[in-house]
Amino acid sequence: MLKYMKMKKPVDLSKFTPLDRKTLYAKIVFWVFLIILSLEIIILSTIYYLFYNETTTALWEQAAVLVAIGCIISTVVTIAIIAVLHWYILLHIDSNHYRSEETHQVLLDLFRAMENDEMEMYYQPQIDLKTMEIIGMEALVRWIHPTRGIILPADFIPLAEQSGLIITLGQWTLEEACKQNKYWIDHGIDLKLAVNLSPLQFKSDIVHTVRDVLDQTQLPPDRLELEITETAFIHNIDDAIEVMHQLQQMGICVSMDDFGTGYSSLANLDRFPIQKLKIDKAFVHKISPYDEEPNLADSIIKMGHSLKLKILAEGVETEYQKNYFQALGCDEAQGYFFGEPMPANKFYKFIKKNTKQATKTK
Ligand SMILES: [Ca+2]
Repeated sequence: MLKYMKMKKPVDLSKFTPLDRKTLYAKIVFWVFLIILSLEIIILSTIYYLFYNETTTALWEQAAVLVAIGCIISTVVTIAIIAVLHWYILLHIDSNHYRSEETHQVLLDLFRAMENDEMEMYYQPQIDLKTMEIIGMEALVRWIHPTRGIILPADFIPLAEQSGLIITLGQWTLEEACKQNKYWIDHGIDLKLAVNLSPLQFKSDIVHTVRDVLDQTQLPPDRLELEITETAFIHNIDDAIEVMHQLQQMGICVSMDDFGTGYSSLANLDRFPIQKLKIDKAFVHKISPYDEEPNLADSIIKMGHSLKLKILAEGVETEYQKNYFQALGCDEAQGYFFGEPMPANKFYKFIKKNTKQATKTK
């Protein structure tokens, strides 16, 4: 079951939902325009009265004409400004408002989803490219929305990160996946489990959290791999390295996720106490028989091997890509060519069915 820690809701959605902002802005513009126009009519009427009053002097008459001209010009300018403002409000402010309203609605849905146990762990197989055996899996969270169906992490994880909800979600993910892997190990399926850590989790007390989860689930530490992205290093590289050392001392493998698209330079890589590089799928997808441009994946594999790191290619979808990485000496691969992310029961059947078949295809 999902362990949901109550968190302070960042926004009061009742302030946003029912109001039709488009109508409100249109009304404000209309009333401002009406007030300005009324004031100018009063001024013009006063001038008209003074102008035709025989007691007025020539000086007063000249002043009245100037004020009248000023009023007419200012009326024209006011109409122009209000027209431009109205156009701007309708085009920009309103659409931003609706975007923000939608974001807050998704955030509220996300809180409800966690309370209602709508999150589910999926598992994607990882293959040893030399033996073609399934050697591990990556745990990937899915939101099973009651009306919208399966929602992928890319559509809600960024929001969970912005709101801080990722700490709770990440902890649940880790617990659930470790519990599941321990169950499988006890039932004869001995695979390594890779779990994603968000940069925010990495900055929290992740060593303590991981130790607690391993204690609770009794999963052997060497059966757990934690995937971090290069963004975890942006703010304080020394602290991040220290945390990684502590995780490794516990016997956990640390891998660099989505490598090649982030911030760290290749020159810095030898400072990071990691054991595996996961080549970002952006490089892998470009590999096809029709693309003759040199691919950075080749350099990453050579450089990674020179640092004694294991290399995994993410997002392998075709036989050509699988052969390509085998030929380059890449160690492991993951992607739809081998198996899609699937719920625990389906993954269990997949492993039972494919362990021998996978070996035969090498
Ligand atoms: Ca990952």
